[in-house]
Amino acid sequence: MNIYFCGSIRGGRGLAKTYAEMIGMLEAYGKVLTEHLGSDEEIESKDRIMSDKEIHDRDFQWIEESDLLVAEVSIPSLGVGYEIGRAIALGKPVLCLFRTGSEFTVSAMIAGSDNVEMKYYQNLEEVKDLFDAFFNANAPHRTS
Ligand code: 6K6
Repeated sequence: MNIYFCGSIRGGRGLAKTYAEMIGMLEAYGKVLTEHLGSDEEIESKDRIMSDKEIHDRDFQWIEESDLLVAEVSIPSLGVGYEIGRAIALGKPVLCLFRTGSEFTVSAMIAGSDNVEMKYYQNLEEVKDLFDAFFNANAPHRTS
């Protein structure tokens, strides 16, 4: 089970700790291809050695290799929106999570999509239940 997790990078890193916690939780369901998203240090060091094209092409390939995509969408990010659109076009199940009380509002192009499971959460306890429901519906026979 390959999981592609999306979270804002250049859109803003205010929820980096939340991303790291979600990635840790997702590792119970499969392999998270984008585990670096929770680490500011890793992103800053890699951003310096990888070109934008290299990042784009590698992430695009990872989306193709993933079984499903989980996106934290509380911070608006062009990259995250683009990745969600690519996953939808490839027919992958997509779960989007938005933290209630966020200073932003989620785009209608995400919240209004029939191909996105849009969920709202207040804390990580709720996220655990949302992950269980999403993986039971989309990967009921997982082995890891
Ligand atoms: C490489 C390794 C660690 O950090 C890097 C360098 N930067 C990026 N690496 C991987 N994915 C990236 C990088 N920059 C953006 N992305 C992808 O776009 C991620 O998968 C995020 O979900 C999304 C963030 O987009 P922006 O527009 O907020 O940057």
